Amino acid sequence: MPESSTQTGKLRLVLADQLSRPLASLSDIDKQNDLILMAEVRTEVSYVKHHKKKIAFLFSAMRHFAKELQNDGYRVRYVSYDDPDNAGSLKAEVERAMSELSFSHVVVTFPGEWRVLDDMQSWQAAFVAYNATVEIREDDRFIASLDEFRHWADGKKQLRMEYFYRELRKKTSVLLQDGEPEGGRWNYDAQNRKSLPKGTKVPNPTMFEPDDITTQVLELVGTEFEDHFGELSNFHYAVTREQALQVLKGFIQERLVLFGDYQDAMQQDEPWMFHSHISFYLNAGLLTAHEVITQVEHAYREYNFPLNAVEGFIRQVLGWREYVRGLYWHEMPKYVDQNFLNAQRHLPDFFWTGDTQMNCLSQCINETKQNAYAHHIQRLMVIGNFLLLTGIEPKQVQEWFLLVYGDAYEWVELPNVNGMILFADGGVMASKPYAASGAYINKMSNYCQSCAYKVKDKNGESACPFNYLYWDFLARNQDKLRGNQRLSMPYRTLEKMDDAKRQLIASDAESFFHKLERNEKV
Ligand code: FAD
Ligand code: DLZ
Ligand code: SF4
Repeated sequence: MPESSTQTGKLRLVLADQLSRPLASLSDIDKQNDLILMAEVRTEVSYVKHHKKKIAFLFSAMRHFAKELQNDGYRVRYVSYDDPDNAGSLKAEVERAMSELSFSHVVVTFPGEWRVLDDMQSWQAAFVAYNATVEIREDDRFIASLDEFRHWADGKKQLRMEYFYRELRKKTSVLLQDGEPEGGRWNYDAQNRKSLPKGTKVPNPTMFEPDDITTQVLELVGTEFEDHFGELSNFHYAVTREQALQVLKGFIQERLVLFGDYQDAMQQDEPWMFHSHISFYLNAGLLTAHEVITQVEHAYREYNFPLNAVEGFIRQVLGWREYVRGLYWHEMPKYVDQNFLNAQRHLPDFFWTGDTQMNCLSQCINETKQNAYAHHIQRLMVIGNFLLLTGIEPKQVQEWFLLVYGDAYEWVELPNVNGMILFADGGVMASKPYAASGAYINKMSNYCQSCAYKVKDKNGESACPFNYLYWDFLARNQDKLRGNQRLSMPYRTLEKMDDAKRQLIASDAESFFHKLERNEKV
């Protein structure tokens, strides 16, 4: 990808998750004099060993984005992973461009990870030899600015998503009628907890054949990242904005109507369910939250889509997504080190292989391996629930979630891991740990029907491990959790159990933990 040899304008760095037009760092670009820099770099690909499909998706989307910019007459310096001159990091690539092309002004949009921001904030001093100015602009692709979140959070003891979401509904007038929530309620979650009736047909996801650019990237990833987690076969993701818009359209036409009803449902061999599958594209910048919300609200107003589906979906994008981003930047850097429950156990090996007899976990991990995707309730109530109940160390859980999912960047992964699944933040995000026994998984899925364990058995070799691990978790952590009002019911039940029952739970849990430690199949 050619560029001319003398430059006097600004160097505009675009990261892999900033594939948006408009983007703050491109807003005032001078086509003649400025140069856009994009780089596939070793440090970003390997600081955790990302899923092969995540790397393939990002590299292909980056290459397509660069090509579109060039076709529109922008000057782009695109550094491919296998370029012999590739300097290996974002900082080193910026410096190389500055030194080779005499730039002194660098413009970049606020990144999605504290680690990257910390690095960028050191660049201006590091590039003193170039008399450099490094300008980091606010990322205005989010609906709430970080200042707005800070302002809302200031002085609050608890930062509950529900209230932030209501503020954003009012700010944007989304699903409002004369200032009141559409239908009279802010929340329709109570209608959104159905399991999938037998025989319900789940539509196929929108898929794309790899084009030449994607094919080249797949070859590169297959060779360079062979030892990374995940399968590369059957890559079918969108890699351009146009394709991402088709995924959104497909969701609204085929799945939105049942999104609410089956939002929490899981089904054997159905990885996609009635979810939207747009997180890869939203987070990389191919879609904006604003347009997604507008299109879904339009479906409600013009075509009478059910309110529980529309509100349920908008709550995810306008509520959860904006909230976790605000929370991340509000709580960092201390958030990453929190471990309220003092969880110390190692992540079991089967998280890398999917080789377990626990069918729900095997399904969710194997689908993650195949697709770099699992839907929310699989991440929360199967995988997350297991990691919470078994007390796996938060740092290891963070690494796993950051590398296995194609939509994972620390701003969104970390609050979901430390706040939502592990309760490692002690309740900043969630009012209680999302702990559940096998009964919940059995209610929301048909996984238990094909499992080696029996969900109805509470103790013993054949019992579903979630059953005794749930009570053992509550017993083990009672010093920290007994005072939580929302856990008073289960604690009362625990207290009513006789000693023999409690010992049975403790010994079943202990032998399960021994198996994990000895790396025996569970
Ligand atoms: P849908 O169910 O169709 O939801 C629509 C959109 O809402 C999603 O695309 C996403 O942008 C947003 N959304 C929904 N839930 C959340 C949430 N809890 N936090 C932030 N946004 C949300 N999502 C990520 O984008 N990246 C992650 O790294 C990530 N890690 C997670 C880790 C754990 C432990 C858990 C429990 C959840 C995580 N999520 C993450 C949230 C959620 O699971 C995914 O956003 C969702 O599964 C993506 O699939 P979808 O696009 O089909 O979502
Ligand atoms: C996740 C990722 C990967 C795999 N590769 C790159 C890359 O080669 N170049 C790049 O600019 N960004 C990459 N990223 C995203 C970054 O690691 C980081 O998460 C975001 O840029 C933060 O905004
Ligand atoms: Fe999962 Fe337990 Fe059901 Fe097996 S029986 S699928 S381990 S919940």
